[in-house]
Amino acid sequence: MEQTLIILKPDAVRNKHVGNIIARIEKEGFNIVALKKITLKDKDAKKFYAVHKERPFYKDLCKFMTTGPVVVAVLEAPGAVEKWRKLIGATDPAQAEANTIRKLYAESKEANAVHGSDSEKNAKGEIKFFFKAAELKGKL
Ligand code: 3AN
Repeated sequence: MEQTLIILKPDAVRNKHVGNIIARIEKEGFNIVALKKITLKDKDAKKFYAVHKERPFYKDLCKFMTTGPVVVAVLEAPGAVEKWRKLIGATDPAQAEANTIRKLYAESKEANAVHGSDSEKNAKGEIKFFFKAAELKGKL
């Protein structure tokens, strides 16, 4: 079984899409291994998105991610990383396929409702970034 790290971003929480997105996650067959609502500090957002630090949108993205609480979760399924990426759709909701999470719930390229790890290796690092080992031990 593979795991991936997902974030329901401040726009999704603010717009009260959390329930619908979690319902979709379960309907699509993922197991929710761990889940919590937190508010990122500026330094957390900067560290999490450090891979994008040379990109023009880095500063605004980090600021946006601290504008309200987020929900972070670890999902498990066969091929979880790709399965989630496919389900959320393209970065820009205008380009996302019908019925993907971003098409349904995202506001813009920046406020695009959800994050998903882009590889198994990055998923492992991102899971560690948000969750202690003890938080990942709950029985499914
Ligand atoms: P994805 O989340 O689809 O993997 P990445 O990894 O290219 O997209 O970008 C990380 C995050 O940066 C995106 N989720 C989005 O919030 C933001 N982002 C990406 N491209 C832009 C852009 N052109 N303008 C504003 N924000 C962007």
